[in-house]
Amino acid sequence: MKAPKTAGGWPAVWYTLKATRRAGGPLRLWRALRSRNTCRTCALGMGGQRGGMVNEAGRFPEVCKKSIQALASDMRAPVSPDFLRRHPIEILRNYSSRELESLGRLAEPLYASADGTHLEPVPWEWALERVAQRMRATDPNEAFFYVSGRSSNEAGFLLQLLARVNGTNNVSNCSYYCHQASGVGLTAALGSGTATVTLEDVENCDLFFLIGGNPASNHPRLMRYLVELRRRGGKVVVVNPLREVGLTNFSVPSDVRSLLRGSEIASLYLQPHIGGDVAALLGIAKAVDEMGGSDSDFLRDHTESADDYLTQVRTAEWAEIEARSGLARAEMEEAARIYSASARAIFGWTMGITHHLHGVDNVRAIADLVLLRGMAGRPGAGLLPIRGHSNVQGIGSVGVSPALKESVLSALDEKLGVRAPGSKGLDTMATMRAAGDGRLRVGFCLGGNLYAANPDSAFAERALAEVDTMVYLSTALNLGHLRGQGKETIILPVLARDEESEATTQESMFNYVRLSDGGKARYAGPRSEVAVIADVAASVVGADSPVDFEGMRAHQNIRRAIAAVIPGYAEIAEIDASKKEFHVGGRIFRDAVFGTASGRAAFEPVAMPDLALDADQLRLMTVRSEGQFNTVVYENEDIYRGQERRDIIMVSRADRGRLGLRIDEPVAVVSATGRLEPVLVREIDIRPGNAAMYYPEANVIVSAEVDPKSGTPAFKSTLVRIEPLAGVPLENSATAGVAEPA
Ligand SMILES: Nc1nc2c(c(=O)[nH]1)N[C@H]1C(S)=C(S)[C@@H](COP(=O)(O)OP(=O)(O)OC[C@H]3O[C@@H](n4cnc5c(=O)[nH]c(N)nc54)[C@H](O)[C@@H]3O)O[C@H]1N2
Ligand SMILES: Nc1nc2c(c(=O)[nH]1)N[C@H]1C(S)=C(S)[C@@H](COP(=O)(O)OP(=O)(O)OC[C@H]3O[C@@H](n4cnc5c(=O)[nH]c(N)nc54)[C@H](O)[C@@H]3O)O[C@H]1N2
Ligand SMILES: [Mo]
Repeated sequence: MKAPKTAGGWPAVWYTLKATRRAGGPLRLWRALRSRNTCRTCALGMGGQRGGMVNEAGRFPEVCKKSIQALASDMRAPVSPDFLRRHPIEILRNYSSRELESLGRLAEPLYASADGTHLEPVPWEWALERVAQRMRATDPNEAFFYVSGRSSNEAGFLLQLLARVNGTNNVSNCSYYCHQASGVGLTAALGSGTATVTLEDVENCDLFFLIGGNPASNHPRLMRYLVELRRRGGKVVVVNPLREVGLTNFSVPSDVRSLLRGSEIASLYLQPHIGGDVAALLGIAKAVDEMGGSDSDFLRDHTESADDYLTQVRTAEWAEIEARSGLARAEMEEAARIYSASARAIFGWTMGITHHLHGVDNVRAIADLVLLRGMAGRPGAGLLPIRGHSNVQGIGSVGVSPALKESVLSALDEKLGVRAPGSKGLDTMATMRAAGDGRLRVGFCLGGNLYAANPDSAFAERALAEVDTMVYLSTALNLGHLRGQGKETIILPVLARDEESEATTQESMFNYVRLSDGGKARYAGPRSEVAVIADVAASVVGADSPVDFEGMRAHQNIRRAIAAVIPGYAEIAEIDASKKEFHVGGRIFRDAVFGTASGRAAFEPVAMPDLALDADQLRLMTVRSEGQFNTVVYENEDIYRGQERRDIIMVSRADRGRLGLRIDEPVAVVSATGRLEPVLVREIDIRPGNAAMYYPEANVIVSAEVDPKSGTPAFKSTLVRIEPLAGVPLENSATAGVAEPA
C-alpha cells in the first residue's frame, strides 16, 4: 500500500458513501448527522443547538470521516444473545479490537461471574441491585470511579457526586492518560488549565504552531482552518518527529478547491527527536531573543520569573540544544524568524507533548516561548491544547477528578450540603496500582476502556483481575470487557448522546458548552447514563443523603447543581429554556490579566531531557491510525501512512539500514516491560533513532511509569530493541516511497 501525496480528500468522501450502508441508508445517516447533538468524536466540537455539522462559529457543512465512523458504529444492530451463548469468554478474549467492534451495540446487561464461562444476559433490575449491593458492602475508599470523555457533563457530575457523598475521592478520568499535563502546566503558567483562545481566534491568527499532533487523522476539521490560514498568507509550523502526509498536504473534502488540488499545510516542518521538544522550543526561544523578538514590555508588565527564563535562554549552548533536539540550529532559527514576524500566533499541541515523563515540562516550555513574545492575553493569539474526546474537557470541569479546587469544595458544601471526604483520591495510574495491590474491591467505569488505554497490558489485566466487582457502562463491547474483568464483571448498556430522552451538555476544547437534544433510542435495552447512576446512587446512599439522587434523574436538576457549584458554568442553569450555548467564564484571555493570584503569567525554565540511547536502541512512540478511535479499531488500514496492517514497527530508512532489517521482516520488539512478536518492519519518514507503532496493541511494551507532575504515562517514549525472528525469509515488498528527513 502506497502512502498518498495528500490526506483527506476523496477517500474521506468514499468512506462516507460506504458508511451509509452500515448506518442503514443515506437518509437515516443524514438525519442523524444533522440532529442537534454534539458530535461524538473529537473535542473540536460541532453540532448542538445550531444543528449537526455546524461549528460554534455557525459554519456549515462541517463534517469529517471520524464523526461518520463513530455515528455509523452507534447505529449498528445489537450483538445477538445467541452469539454470546455460542462464544465463551475464552474465545472472545482473543478477538481483536476490530472484531469486537464489528459485533455491534450492547443492548442487554451482561454478567460474568468469578467462574463463569460466558457473558450472560441478566435483567436490568438484578444488575443494578448487584452493583448497589456491592458498593454498600464496600468501604468507600475501596471503590473507584473512572470516566472517559464521551459521557455527558450531567452523567459525570452525578457520578462524582455519588462517589463523594458515599465517602471517596477516588474519581479519575481518561485525561490522566491524555491532556493532564496540559492542565497542570497551563494552570501553573496562567492560572487556568484550558485553551486561552476561541475558534474565532484560530480564524484570525497569522501563525499556527502545531506541536506533537496529527490532526489530519485525529482532528480533521482543524485542517480547514490551517488551509485557510495559509490562503490568507499565514504560516503553519509543524513540530513532529514523523513526517505526517496530512500535515504536508491535505484535501479538505468540503472545500472544492482544496478537494481537487490539495492544500499545502506546513510552511516549515521540523522533525526533532521524540522527547526533543523542550530543547527545540528552547532553541527557537534563543534565536528569537538573538534577533530581538522578545517583548520586553510584556515581560516586565505581565509576567513573573522572566529573568530566570532569559538567563536560561541566553546561557544555553547551541551544541547541546542541537544534540538534544535533533534539529539543526538553522532550522530553529527559521522557525524563530517566522515566529518573530507574527503578530498573532497560536500554539496548539496534542499527545506528542503530553505523553512523556516530562509532559508538564513540555507544556511549560511551550508556554515560555508563547510568553516570550507576549502571545497570550490578546485576541487571535494564545495557547490551545487540542483535546481528544468530545467531552473530556467537560468531564474535568464538572469535578470528575480526584482533587477538587477549593472553590468547588466550598460550593459543594454550601450549595448542596455535600462535604467531600478529606482523604486523598486516586488518579488513574494510582487506581491501577492500588487495584494491583489488592486494595480495591469495586470499580465503576463510565465509558472508556481502562484496560486497553493502560500501559503495560499484562499489568493492567492482572490489576483489574484483583478487583472483586468491575462495572462497565458502555455502548459496545471492547477489549476491556474481556481482558479487564474483575472477579465478577457487570456490563451495563447505555444510550449514545443522540439517543437520550433528555438533553445533555458537552464542553469543547474552546471552552464552549453545547446542548444536545438527544433523540429516540435506536434499540430497546440501553438506558441513559444518568438514569443508571441515579438508580445506583439512590440505592447506595439511602435516605440520609444530602443529595436527592432520585430527583437527579431529571437532567435539568443536575444542570442547576452544576451551575451552583462549577466556576464559569452559571449559564447552564438556564440553558433548557434559553437554548443558549456559552463559553465557560474566566478562561479565555483577551487581555493580559491571567488567572494566577497576581494576574501575571509565570515563566519556568525547564531542563532539556536527556535522550541518550544505546546503539541498538530506538525510542518508540505509540500512535493512532486513521482507522481507529482510541482503543476501538474500525479498519486495519492507515491510509495516510500507507499501511494496510497494524502489527508493524515503522522505522527510518537510516535505522533500517544500520540495524540490517528488511522491509516486512518479522521481528520481536522488546522493551523493559514486555515483548511483542511477530511484528513486521516498515519504513517511514521519521527522525532516525525513533520508531512508531500502533496503540493499543503496543501497550504490551509501554512502561507504566508516569510523569510525577501529571500522573501521565510516557506513551510516546519507550526504549526498545528490535530482535530479528528466525523464520522463512520474506521477499522485500514495496511500501510507502519515503525519503529521509532533510
Ligand atoms: N481518528 C481519531 N481521532 C481521534 C482519536 C483517535 O483515536 N482516532 N483520539 C482522540 C483522542 S482521545 C486524542 S487525545 C487525540 C490524539 O491526537 P494526536 O495527539 O494527534 O494522536 P497520536 O496518534 O497520539 O499522535 C501523536 C502525534 O504526535 C507525534 N509525536 C510523537 N511523539 C512526539 C514527540 O515527542 N514530540 C512531538 N513534537 N511529536 C510527537 C506523532 O508523530 C503523531 O503525529 O485525538 C482524538 N481524535
Ligand atoms: N499506548 C498508548 N496508550 C494510550 C494512548 C496512546 O496514544 N498510546 N492514548 C491515551 C489517550 S489520549 C486516551 S484519551 C485513552 C483513551 O481511553 P478511554 O477513553 O478509556 O478509551 P476509549 O477507547 O476512548 O473508549 C471506548 C469505549 O467507550 C465506550 N463508549 C463509547 N461511547 C460511549 C458513550 O456515549 N457512553 C458510554 N458510557 N460509553 C461509551 C465504548 O464501549 C467504547 O468501546 O487511551 C490512552 N492510552
Ligand atoms: Mo485522549
